[in-house]
Amino acid sequence: MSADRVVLERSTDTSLTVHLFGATVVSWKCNGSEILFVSKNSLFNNKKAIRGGIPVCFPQFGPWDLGPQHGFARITTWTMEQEPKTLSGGDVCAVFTLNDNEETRKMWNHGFKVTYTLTLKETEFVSDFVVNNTGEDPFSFTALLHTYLSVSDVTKTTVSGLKGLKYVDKVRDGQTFTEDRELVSLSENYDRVYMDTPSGHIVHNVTTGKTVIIKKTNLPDTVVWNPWEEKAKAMGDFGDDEYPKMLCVEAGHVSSPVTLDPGASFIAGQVIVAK
Ligand code: TA6
Repeated sequence: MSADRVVLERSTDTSLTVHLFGATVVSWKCNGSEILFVSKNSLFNNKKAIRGGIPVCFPQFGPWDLGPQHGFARITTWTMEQEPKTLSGGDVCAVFTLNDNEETRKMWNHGFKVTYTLTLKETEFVSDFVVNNTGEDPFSFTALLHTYLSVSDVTKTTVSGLKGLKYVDKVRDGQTFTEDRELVSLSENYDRVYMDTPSGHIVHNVTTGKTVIIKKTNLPDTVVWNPWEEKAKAMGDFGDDEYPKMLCVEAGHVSSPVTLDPGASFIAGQVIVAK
């Protein structure tokens, strides 16, 4: 464990690494296979969001009039409230929190506490995401876990559980379409917000031929994103040749805001299983 990274080590080949900057999960090694993608050009300068892993988007997904795109959570250093603890049965759990502070209140003048609990199991890891309104007034937000999966060849990766869903296509001027494919694959820039999704997706052909299952709780939307060649070149913290090696499948509550009264909580999460 270094000053800014926390390792949940379940065994020699199964571990989770969390960067305190953004409480960004930057590695999930599952029985020796790295499931998450992190760009070789990610800056790790504690200023720009880490390019990869699982950045936490809160209190805003997408462009934001009050502050940076995707909110301030992913570019703020979180507190490790509970260091990695081995539970009976060998699972390892750690807790990270983000409270309102002077910086956040300059952008978003609300009292809040986000509690992000990560539990590493043998072939899955559980993320519990809880937002408490600790202030005196109601507030509204959107939130998303911006998961970057490592893949061998994105054109051979498929995502299930999207057929029949409406999606907002940010590549086609934000128009809404309906998905007609059982298994969604891509070979161009995708930036889609699928709405009212089922609780689970199966992603085939993740790294080293693994299958990943994403099970969501209270996160009704799923964003599917790959920048493809042109947008990859325009990203300074992303290699021009990296887009074939990643696919974002992001669990969120983004197409409509969550509103919390003082004292109320929003409870959500995802379980990612690697088979
Ligand atoms: O989740 C997809 C998306 O909203 C894309 O529009 C793209 O902007 C991506 O997030 C990455 O955003 P970032 O601010 O990290 O460059």
